[in-house]
Amino acid sequence: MACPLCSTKNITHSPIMNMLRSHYAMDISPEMDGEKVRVAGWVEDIRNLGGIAFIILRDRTGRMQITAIKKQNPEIFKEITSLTRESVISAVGTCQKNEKVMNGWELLLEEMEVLSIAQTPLPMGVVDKVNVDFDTRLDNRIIDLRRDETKAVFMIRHTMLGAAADFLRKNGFIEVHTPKISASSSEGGTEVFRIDYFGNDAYLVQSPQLYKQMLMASGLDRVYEIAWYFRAEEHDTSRHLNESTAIDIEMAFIENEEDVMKIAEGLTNAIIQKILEENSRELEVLGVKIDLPSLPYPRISYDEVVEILQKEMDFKWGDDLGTDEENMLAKHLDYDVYFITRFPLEAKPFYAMADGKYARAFDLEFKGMEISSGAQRIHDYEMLVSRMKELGMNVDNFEDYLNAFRYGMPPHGGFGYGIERLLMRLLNRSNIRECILFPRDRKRLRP
Ligand code: AMO
Repeated sequence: MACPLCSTKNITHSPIMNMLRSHYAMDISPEMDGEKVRVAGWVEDIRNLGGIAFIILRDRTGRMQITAIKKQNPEIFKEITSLTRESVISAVGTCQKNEKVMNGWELLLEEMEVLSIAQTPLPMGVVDKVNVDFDTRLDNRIIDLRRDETKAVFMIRHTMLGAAADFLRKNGFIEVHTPKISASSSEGGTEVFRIDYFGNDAYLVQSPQLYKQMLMASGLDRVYEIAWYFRAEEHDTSRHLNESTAIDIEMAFIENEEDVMKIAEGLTNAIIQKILEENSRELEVLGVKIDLPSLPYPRISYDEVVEILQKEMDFKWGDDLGTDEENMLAKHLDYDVYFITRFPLEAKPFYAMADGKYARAFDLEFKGMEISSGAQRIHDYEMLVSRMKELGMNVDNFEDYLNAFRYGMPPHGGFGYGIERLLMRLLNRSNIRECILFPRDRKRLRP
């Protein structure tokens, strides 16, 4: 819903405004000439010309100029001169139309409350054009978030999650939350964080995979979760995090993986559409232009991928698609967003449904990077047990999971959709860490 007060569409101004603020910068327009408002935010800059001083005040929506005249209010004027950059104030004043000033208006200051004085020097600049190195930015993430570019990513992330929830709820998905501490590892493999659970070993889940599948036997039919993935992967790349977030879905009574892919592409377009509607300012700040892909997305089979790659590099049927392979493939295709389908069974986890030597599984690729992967799952208990044994898994560790398949489990499938991965590609960020507030990687456990 757009704000009834201003042109900013991504903020629905609450009718219950705070006592320290009646309006954000973007709520105010030149037409409000003569109206009294209370604004609040961070002092980005102060210019004192002797008899007149200007404060550039920044809030979540933008900036404004506050003008103070010494003669009219000597006490406040004195206080202004003691303000440091990035101090926090709340100010009451009258809006005055002024074409020469940013936004076409300024606020003539009448009252000011200093809420917090910022210490000096700042650990990093907020408006300085000099490039701050990425580690300094991450070390000082809270200050970094005051910068327009950084904030824009998270405003868009906010839109993304709202759009995803709207789309999924409209399509009958029920929001769930499954445990993040578990007695067994969810994806098989050893890349799990082990924790001490009252003297016993437990693991942080790699994904909600086992639980969302179990829920398919509950009758909830379609579920989704904004999930946390914890993966103790050793590699340190620009596209992997050790703690990442995802939109996970699972749906029952599917004919095959196509049913799931329709949700994945519909979800992606719903997200992009909403960002286009609500975040034009942020996209401009980031210098990003996004086109809405047309539906349905192209589907390209793993076999076709092999054919393309073999012309360019050493690649055998059955090999994994790594970064180099994904990039090479993207170069050969005329579209940005596409599914890769019908993977070799061995390339996919134990729960993927087989179709001969293929898995009924897919990856969703965005400009040469996997942003989602999913599959139709095995729903037959015996088949699942025998597949797990074939792969050398200890079925005793999966007793609770397997029990869910014993008393009526419908055919089902789903996908996991990397939130940071989509944002990274959509917003042309070169490092996935740009798209999560406080990244966790091998070297970073703070802030
Ligand atoms: P997968 O392991 O492919 O599948 O993960 C699903 C999606 O999550 C994102 N992702 C990551 N993003 C950042 N850093 C990581 N270390 C990371 N790992 C995964 C990717 C990826 O496409 N259970 C299955 C999904 C399913 O079949 O429902 C799974 O976890 O965007």
